Amino acid sequence: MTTDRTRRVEDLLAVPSFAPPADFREKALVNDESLYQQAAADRLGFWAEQARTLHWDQPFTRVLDDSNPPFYRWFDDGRLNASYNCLDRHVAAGLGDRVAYYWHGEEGEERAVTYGGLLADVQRFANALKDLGVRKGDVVGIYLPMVPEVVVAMLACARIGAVHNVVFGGYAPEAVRDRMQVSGAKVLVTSDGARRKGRVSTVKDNLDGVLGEVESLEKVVVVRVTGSTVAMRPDRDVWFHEVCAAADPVCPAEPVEAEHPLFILYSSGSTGKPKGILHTTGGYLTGVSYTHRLVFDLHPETDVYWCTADVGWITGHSYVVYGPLANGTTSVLFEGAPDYPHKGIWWELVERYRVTTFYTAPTAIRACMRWGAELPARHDLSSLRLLGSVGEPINPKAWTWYHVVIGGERCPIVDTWWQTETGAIMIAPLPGVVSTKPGSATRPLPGISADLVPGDEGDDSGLLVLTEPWPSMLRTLYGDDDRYVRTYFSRGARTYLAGDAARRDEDGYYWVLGRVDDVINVSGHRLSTAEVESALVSHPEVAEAAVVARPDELTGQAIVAFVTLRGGAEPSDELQTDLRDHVAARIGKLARPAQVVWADELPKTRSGKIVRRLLRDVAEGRELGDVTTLGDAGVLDRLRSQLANTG
Ligand code: 6R9
Repeated sequence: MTTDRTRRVEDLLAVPSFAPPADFREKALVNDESLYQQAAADRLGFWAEQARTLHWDQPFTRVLDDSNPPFYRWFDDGRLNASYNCLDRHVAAGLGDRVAYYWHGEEGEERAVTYGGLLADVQRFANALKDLGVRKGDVVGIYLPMVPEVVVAMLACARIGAVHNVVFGGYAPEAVRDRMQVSGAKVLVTSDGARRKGRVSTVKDNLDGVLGEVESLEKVVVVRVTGSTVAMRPDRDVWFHEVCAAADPVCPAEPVEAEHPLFILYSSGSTGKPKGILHTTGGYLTGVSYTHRLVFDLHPETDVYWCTADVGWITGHSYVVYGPLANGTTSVLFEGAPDYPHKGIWWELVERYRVTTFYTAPTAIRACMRWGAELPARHDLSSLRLLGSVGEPINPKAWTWYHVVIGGERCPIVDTWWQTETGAIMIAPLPGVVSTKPGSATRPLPGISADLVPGDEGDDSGLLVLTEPWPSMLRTLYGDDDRYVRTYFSRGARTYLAGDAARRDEDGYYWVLGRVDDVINVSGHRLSTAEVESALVSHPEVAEAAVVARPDELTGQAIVAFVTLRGGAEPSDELQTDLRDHVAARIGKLARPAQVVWADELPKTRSGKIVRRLLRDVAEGRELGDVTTLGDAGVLDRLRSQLANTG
């Protein structure tokens, strides 16, 4: 059967487009063009209608204030609370016993967290945060593995108007320190330890070495996850379960202004300094609940939805936490990795929880392809009715494999293009309406206006821009309005530059090609070349480093580091390993270079700028582009022979 399927994948690769299956279309929330037409005819009226699906403590009367572009304000005379919208509203409607999350631990533990249960936990922790001195507008860091407490912590912040700043659990302690410092975090919520593929690592103890440098930090709350022993500092550290037990169980949600900050999430940009992307309450919640409902054709009474992203990324914020909860969804929350305890665990869980809607990243699909179609074939995947993809362009081969082997050719695939900055999905098919083409995110959603502007490539591609503000857009880069304007609006205050190149075909479908800046996308995770370079040069033996990406079959892109050593240091295999580990320790494992190339010199312009474009040519073994700006053209030949030696 699996060879049949493999053959089927090959056959379908020739099919240019897939219409929504008839029975899917029949039951879909939207199955015609009317929503597109409505939004085109009255964009602001359309957004107001979406916003009114939320509960407002004080209804808004103004939809958009665009008097000071690109600083846009949405629904700004309204008041609401995100945690109320995610929890209380559903409990008040009699849905307190509905499961919000089927949590599944690495070793097979299970916890069904209901809306009522989550509301109780969130109220206690919200009061605990208040007891610790957290007030509206204060920043609370969250550095936790995929356990239900990460959701509790986020919503508890939202409940009292505190601003959360979640750091992905795979980042290194120094990255946590930096993000706490720049955001001025008052409290950090973390865990004793974390489990990863059967191994337990300490978390809190690792942080202790660096947290002393965060002056603003007053308290550290420790969630007991692994039971590891932890050295608690009596003046600073408290246990999550103890402060919750001591807290008042009732904490009414505090209505905040629509433009009150909900969270900051740091993301990589073109420079080494991560960008603190700021999202606010009313617009963000409008964007994520609208897109989650319509892109995933949500039927909350019957669907079981699973987004595999970690909560530490924007996909986790928008499509594990806020979107699904705002819509009263039942989700799966999985602690572990896709290959532990075995490489079929995802499909085992799809069968176990009767998952209907599955949302993951191309890199994971490619890994599953490599592991073979026999693993999913061992499980009953007939509950699935819709599949999603996010994080990077999906190659047609992986798309078709996903369609045949996982979706059984019944499930539409929604390829969703968006960014940390956009807050919510921007370009994706409405699955009951839009025919899909493997590799294209298709059309902008109703309410979203996209376009292409000329870039420097001189071919038929252009730079992807969004030409009208939208409710879930970032409001600024935390503490750096200038950088916000410079980074995203260099072509005018109404033209949001996404930083991606794209093509548009004769049907108006967008084909996103990838980043045009110095951002690398490894397994759907954004890293900046400058960030990795500065980690490399912080190693005592390194004089200079230049980092580029090369295509990788599994991870999309892989990091290649060109390194020149200080006088006296000698290249060796040990040093290569040491450098890769050094980067992993400074930033996190995801940033570990796939390859280190020793270089006597780096190619530079006469003014001394490293020419990364040429290094990419070298890394990919391509013909060299224009070398006329180089100070010394011989550098490249020497690099090539060095690359051949380290290949
Ligand atoms: C949601 C998320 C954003 C960058 C974005 C683009 C790439 C994301 C994509 C995609 C092609 C898709 N990207 N989804 N490229 N097709 N469906 O991933 O946010 O981590 O901020 O990354 O990811 O390059 O600019 P973020």
